[in-house]
Formats: sequence, C-alpha cells, structure tokens
Amino acid sequence: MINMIYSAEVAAARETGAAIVALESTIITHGMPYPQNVEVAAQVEDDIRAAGAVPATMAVIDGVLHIGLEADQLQALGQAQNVAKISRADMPACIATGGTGATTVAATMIAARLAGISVFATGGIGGVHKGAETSFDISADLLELAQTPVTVVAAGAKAILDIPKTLEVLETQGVPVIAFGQDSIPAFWSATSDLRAPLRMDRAVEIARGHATRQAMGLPGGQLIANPIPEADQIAAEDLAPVLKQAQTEADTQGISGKDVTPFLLQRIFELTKGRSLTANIALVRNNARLAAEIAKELVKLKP
Ligand code: PSU
Ligand code: MN
Repeated sequence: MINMIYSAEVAAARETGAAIVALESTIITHGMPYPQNVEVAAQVEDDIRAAGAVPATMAVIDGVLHIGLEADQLQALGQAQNVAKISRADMPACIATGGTGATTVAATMIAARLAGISVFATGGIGGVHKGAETSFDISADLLELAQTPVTVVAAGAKAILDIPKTLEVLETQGVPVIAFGQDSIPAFWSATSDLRAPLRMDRAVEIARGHATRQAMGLPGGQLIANPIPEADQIAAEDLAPVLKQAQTEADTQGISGKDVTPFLLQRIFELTKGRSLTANIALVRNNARLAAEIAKELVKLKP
C-alpha cells in the first residue's frame, strides 16, 4: 500500500472521468523564486481549469504522496525551506521516511501513472548536461520517458543542456519527440532552433492518438511533446548565449554537481537576465498547460 491521497478536485474528476493534467512541484521549490513560484503554480492550475481539465500538482508531504494539492498546501510548499528534490531514486525513500519532497519530471510521471493520469505539463525536462562525456550527468527524466506511459508537454529542453545529445539518448530509448506545429525543436526560451524535430504533430487529437496507440501496442514509456514558447515571449538566442556560458562556467568552477546542477543554473540565469528568464518561463509553462489540457480532453474522448 502506498501512502497516497487525492485532492478533493482530483478525487471528483476521477469519479466523473474528467480530463486530468499532472503538474510537477520541483519547478515550484527549485525552479522559481518565492513568491512568483506560488503565483505561477496557482495560475497554471487555473489555466488548466479554464481549458476544461483538472490540475493535479504532485508532491510528497510528510511521507504522503499527494495527487493534487489544496491551495494552502501549495502555498506552504512554495515557502518551505529544505524541501528535497525527488526523482525515481529517492521518491520511495522520501515516502518511507515521512519526508517532504518536490517531484521532478521523472517522479511526477511515476505519480501520474499510479493515479491513472496520462498527460503532464511542465516547463523543461532534464536531459544530458554539457560535459556529460566526463560527468555522466544524464537526467533520470529521459529514462522515465522510456518506461512510464505519460505524455509530457514541455517547451523542449533548456539550452543549459546538450540538446543534440539529449535527442540521441531519447532516440536510443525509443521515446518519440514530437514538435507541436513546427518542424524544428523548440529551445525553451526560443521558439525555434537549428535542430529538426524527429516527429511533428499539429493537433492535440493526433498526440492523444499517438499515446493510445503506444499503449495498445504494449510499448512502455511515454511521449515528449516539444511545444514552442509563444513568439511574443521568447528571448533571442544571442542575448542568452553569454548568460548560459557564464552560469555554466560558475557551476564548473564552484564544483556544483549532481542534483544541484539544474537549480543552480536556473537561479543564476534568473539573476543574470534580471528576471527576464522567469517571465519567459512563466509564459511557456502556461502555454504547455493549455496544450496538455487539450490532449487530456482528447484522450478522454478516445476512452471506450
Ligand atoms: N528544467 C527546467 N526547469 C526545471 C527543471 C528542469 O527548465 O525546474 C527541473 C524539473 O523538475 C526536472 C529536473 O525534472 O529539474 C531535472 O533535474 P536533473 O537535471 O537533476 O535530473
Ligand atoms: Mn543530473
């Protein structure tokens, strides 16, 4: 038995078979500063409701896996200090020891599968870090996509990562990487990149069918949907390049390693862009939430 509880809203949605969209919590605790983190988390939940689906933000609180957070729990999590960042390796340990942890993409996918939720919206996934040929720093998110049947909507992977290597690992692992409505892979803060996406789909219903077909074929794993940031909100690649370089150099010289790398880089990029990276991040997460809601609704229609 897993110590697991549903929010009132998610419990009701399960009863009626309504569309549900999973959301992660590491983006709240480790990806954005307070108080914007709480505001954004609530806003993204509202975007999903406005689109006709129900949000399920995942977190482990005092050893209980929460599928959906009540508003006060979301507030508390966003302000809490020393919340663990939990992925596949540490999620069961966090539950077993009564800990509190925010779920990464990998852990959120695991929680979603346990709750029978098929669609998940986030900002960016973890991937292969620059210098991975020596550090071996490859996010567990990639291996989770290969084995857990959840369709993840993200704005591509951040330029802090080695995108070509990230795509190679996903290909090796049999994960479909699907650009939404365009041929190139979106690059998080920029809508387009020089890299051609392996797959392209233009409609939410196609993505839902892709998900259902994988399941019907008995294939493990999910799909990665790369949804471009709205053009009005993007940051020019040439403005960003020096910032990314500086953040990476600082991480290297300060010996930042393991699960601290991603939060360190995100925080430094926020500081170095004077908050502009955050504004773009908020816009793309909201955009992903809206698309995820459409996919979730299409999946409900496909259910027999
Ligand atoms: N990328 C972002 N923002 C984030 C993260 C990644 O643009 O907040 C978070 C997600 O929770 C992701 C995690 O699952 O970082 C990946 O961490 P790591 O690289 O340590 O696997
Ligand atoms: Mn890592």
